[in-house]
Amino acid sequence: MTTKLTERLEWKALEAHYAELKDLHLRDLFTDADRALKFTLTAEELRLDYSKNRIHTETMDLLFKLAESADLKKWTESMFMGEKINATENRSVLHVALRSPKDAVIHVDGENVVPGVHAVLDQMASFSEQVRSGAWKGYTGKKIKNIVNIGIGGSDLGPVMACEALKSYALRDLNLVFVSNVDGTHIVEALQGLNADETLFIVASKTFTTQETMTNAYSARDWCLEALKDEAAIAKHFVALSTNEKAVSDFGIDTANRFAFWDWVGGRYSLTSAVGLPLMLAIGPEKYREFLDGYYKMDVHFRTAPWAGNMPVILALLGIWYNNFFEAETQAILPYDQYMNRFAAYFQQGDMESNGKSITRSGEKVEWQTGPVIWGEPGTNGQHAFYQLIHQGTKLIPCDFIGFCKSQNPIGDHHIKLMANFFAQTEALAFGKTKESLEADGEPAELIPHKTFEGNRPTNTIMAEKLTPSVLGQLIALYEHKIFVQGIIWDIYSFDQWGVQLGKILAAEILPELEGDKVLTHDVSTNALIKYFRTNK
Ligand code: G6Q
Repeated sequence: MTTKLTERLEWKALEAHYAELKDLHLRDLFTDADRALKFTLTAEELRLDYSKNRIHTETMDLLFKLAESADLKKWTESMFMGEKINATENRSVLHVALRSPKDAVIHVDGENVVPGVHAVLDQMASFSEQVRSGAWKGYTGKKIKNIVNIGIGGSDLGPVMACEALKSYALRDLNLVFVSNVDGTHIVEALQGLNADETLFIVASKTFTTQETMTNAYSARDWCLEALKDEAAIAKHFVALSTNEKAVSDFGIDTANRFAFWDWVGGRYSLTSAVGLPLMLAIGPEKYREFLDGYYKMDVHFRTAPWAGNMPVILALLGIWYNNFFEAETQAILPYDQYMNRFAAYFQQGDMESNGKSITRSGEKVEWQTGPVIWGEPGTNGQHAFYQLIHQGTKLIPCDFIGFCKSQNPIGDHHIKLMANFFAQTEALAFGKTKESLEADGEPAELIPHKTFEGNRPTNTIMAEKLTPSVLGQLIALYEHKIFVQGIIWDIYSFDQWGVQLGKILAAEILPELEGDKVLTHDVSTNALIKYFRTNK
């Protein structure tokens, strides 16, 4: 058995190093003129400048040793080779197989899964072409104008984020709508103004049993039947993305229009499975392949690049440095691109559902911090909202800034203004504004404490020339692998989500109690709340 994380020599060395370095200011570190060069690396089309972190070269060396002590190389190979590293669910973790080229060979239980992956991609491509060209007709013979994706969590957040991020590559004739919440408001508002005979529903559910998705799917079915008045219409207006063939067929969907995926694809890692169908419909199969190829490039980089030049590994280790040594509790993701407005929300699930764990792989309570709270909004909006706390609050919040050299919408001087803010923020966060410089500016003495910026706030800057499908794929895979590395080092299982279960079970118990006057046997608070609801609903 490997030694407990915090008892390893590598951990102790980092603790000692932290004690020496914790008060050092980025202003001092930047007296080294080569610093930006030393701490910048490129991977495929992404460029990461991590020089504005509170690190020395020695810090990274110590962190690499920590990764080594956690057998990161071995675990990475195990994932790529299809071993069942999701042990609590006895499953392989093979989202990387979903973007691998046709000739790759990846075995699960003795079977090469790659041909199956490409068969579904071909099925998706042919379906997308039919819908995009208008060849796919609705029940009354009209072409499809609206696509309504019904799914939740991993079957919603990815397509929402990616369809938004790649909107400038999308066929604008298709109106994409997403429904996730079981709150009836979501579907009612989403269907406002749509005609059933021009609307196609995608029911995206790995299990095809999720309460929210099935409730919305049945309401969509009723809405469709009310307008089209024939059960036969369902086959023309509903398709399914699911592993559960029987449930799909019981719903009335033609199983020829089921797009399969597999139990070795975790929900929050399923965007490159059939769950990506809304995106393929939007941008077309060719651009979708570019998107997958972007992921694949980052997969290869992660698997093969030495750690000193490995972008996911470096981001993961920097995260551990702040989370476990500086005791930072959160991590912000701040894309300076309006199209990326759901990127932080997507990785809120990706990261927090993966690494929000407190039991080690051998079943003991962890004695160290695991996954941080992930949050963020696009710049510059965030600057006028919560950045104040990042600059002058009492909490240390490491931030990832993501920006692009070229705009998708180069009108006027918008883009240079956006990017001026992008560069200004990381500079201000790192170097702040000193009392001395405020005095030199003639600031009134009583305002100087309020206007002083300590600086020393760490940031990563991730840039690419342009937000293309491939670049988006690279960025997503970068964060996926970062999460993986952190989970391995924290000695937790990143690919299960038992924490989501308890609430679901209790909700199922409470549901029948909300109607009628059944005796309630919950705690006194829950009993009283349910009674209040029953009386006033
Ligand atoms: C993700 C989770 C979760 C899941 C949803 C939807 O990793 O497992 O967010 O994606 O609960 O599940 P279904 O796709 O089965 O409806």
